[in-house]
Amino acid sequence: MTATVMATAALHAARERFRRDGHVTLAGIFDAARMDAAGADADAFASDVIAGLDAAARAKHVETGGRPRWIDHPVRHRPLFRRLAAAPALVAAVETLIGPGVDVYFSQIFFKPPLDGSPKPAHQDNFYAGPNDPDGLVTAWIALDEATPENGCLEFVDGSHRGPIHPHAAPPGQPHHLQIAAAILDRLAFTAAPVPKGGVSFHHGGTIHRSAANRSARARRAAAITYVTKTTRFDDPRLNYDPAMRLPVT
Ligand SMILES: O=C(O)CCC(=O)C(=O)O
Repeated sequence: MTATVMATAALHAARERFRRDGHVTLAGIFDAARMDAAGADADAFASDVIAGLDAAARAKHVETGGRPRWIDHPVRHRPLFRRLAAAPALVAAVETLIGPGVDVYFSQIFFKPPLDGSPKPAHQDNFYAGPNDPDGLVTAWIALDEATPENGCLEFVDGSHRGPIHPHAAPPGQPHHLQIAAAILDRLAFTAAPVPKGGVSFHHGGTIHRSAANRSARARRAAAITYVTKTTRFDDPRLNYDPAMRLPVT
């Protein structure tokens, strides 16, 4: 048994918190052995990707410790992550939060090496994706390692999914770092969301979130899998989106 399908009452309580705060964390979705295997596969995937980069791309993407900041599409490219995305415990939680019948829209692995992993600026996933249904998208952020404030866990603005989608702008040379202006963020309070290894932090597409640099001696690896309902389309995406990457899991 490597994943625990939670009791219905616990899932319903999680859905209430998700509706109120725009995010919720569930511990114990996966056991440590499965996370160790996923972490090893993430590292192997990173080595394969780095081997295929030219020098300029390597300088841009690789941090000290020899890991890229992130890699796209582990669910598409790695069978282990495909199985993780379809794990009954994870899919049951996702369907409780956004409704029955879901596809994986996008997936990424985020690496934060010890004392180095860089911050991810504040953003809203729905700005990036531009879904026709603002409630039709949830990101399941799986802690391959324990995530804490010291090693750069996610931080959320509680309830921000009920507010507007703010304008985002990218700093020069960093098109992937579309972010909300400091003048808006200065008015907002962020809550850190630590996640034990094998736990999952779920966030709504409208929830403002970010992560800090890793100031600890411990790595922080996470797999972020974004699920959408079957009727969710991307009418106004700000990032390139290849519909062929959409994968049904139910
Ligand atoms: O893991 C991180 O540092 C950023 C993750 C993120 O922004 C997301 O999953 O939407």
